[in-house]
Amino acid sequence: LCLPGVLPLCCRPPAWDRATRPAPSPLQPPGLPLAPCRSFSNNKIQVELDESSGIAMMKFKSPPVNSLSLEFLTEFSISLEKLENNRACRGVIITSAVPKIFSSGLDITEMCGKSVEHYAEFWRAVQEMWLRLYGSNMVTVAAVNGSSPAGGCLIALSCDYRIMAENPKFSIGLNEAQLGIVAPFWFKDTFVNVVGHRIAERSLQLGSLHPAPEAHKLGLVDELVPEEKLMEKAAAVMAQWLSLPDHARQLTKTMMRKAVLDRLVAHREEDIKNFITFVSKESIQKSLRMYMEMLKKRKS
Ligand code: CO8
Repeated sequence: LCLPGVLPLCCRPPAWDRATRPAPSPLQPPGLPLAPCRSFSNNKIQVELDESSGIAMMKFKSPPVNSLSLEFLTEFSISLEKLENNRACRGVIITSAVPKIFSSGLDITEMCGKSVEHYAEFWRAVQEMWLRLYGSNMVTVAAVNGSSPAGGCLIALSCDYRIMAENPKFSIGLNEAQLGIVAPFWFKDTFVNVVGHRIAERSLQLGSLHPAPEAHKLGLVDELVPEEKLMEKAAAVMAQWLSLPDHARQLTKTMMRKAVLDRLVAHREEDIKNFITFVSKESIQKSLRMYMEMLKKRKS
């Protein structure tokens, strides 16, 4: 999938080659609601940019569970690109407008009973979303206000900082193994970079979904706060990160993340082929169908 009007990430100049963002504008004090100045892309994601503080708020609003469908992923990548290209925007807070759910991860129906062409397009969109988010020059803060399995967890892991509502009913993790599927290498790399090898190895093999307090203990999320304080805290963290000169922070981020990003860029087509081969197997299709049935049964 090539997003309309957007140069694929691998063709864009590397982050250190791009112009750095303008000097900080006076920041809104933490805790105050962000005055929306500009709002766009209103189908599955609501984006509001406060140009005076340089902070955008991105809210997932695709009920019932903010699953990452092809349409959602495309909208997400386009929104990120728009913000990235807007010199007035220096940071983005990512959260959910759906109660109790941050994101349920990849939309499983996109991986069931579809054509090879569809799988290729879908997987390219998943890659695109991650390349844009993990490689973003902006400060990215995840305000995780609900459950966040698999692809939802990847979104949080790809941000610079994660704050989660301290509700033990909310869980987060890369639970792919529970579905009988395997997290791709770049999901794993992102996870390892956050929690370290041992915790990632155990958690990935067990497909663990960690309740918020445990996720905090493991370092999967940086902070827990009462749900009603989540946005205030996110704004305060954002203000702290934006108080540094953009160029130094951006170059440091690039230095820390470049190897992992480059690895996917170098193996993108191979990764798509692997996904198609894997997901097309009848045994994998069966696992996914059974998992969807289990979700439905659990409900009734
Ligand atoms: N995709 C599609 N539909 C979903 C998904 C999903 N990920 N999650 C939930 N739904 C559907 C349910 O089936 C249900 O549908 P319906 O109303 O038609 O019965 C509806 O959304 C609501 O779901 P619940 O009733 O379960 O809602 P709850 O609020 O009780 O629970 C949860 C919400 C906790 C999010 C729960 O739905 C859940 O655990 N979902 C599964 C999440 C999950 O395991 N996601 C993993 C997806 S795979 C992924 O992201 C990475 C894959 C990497 C690729 C590897 C290579 C092959």
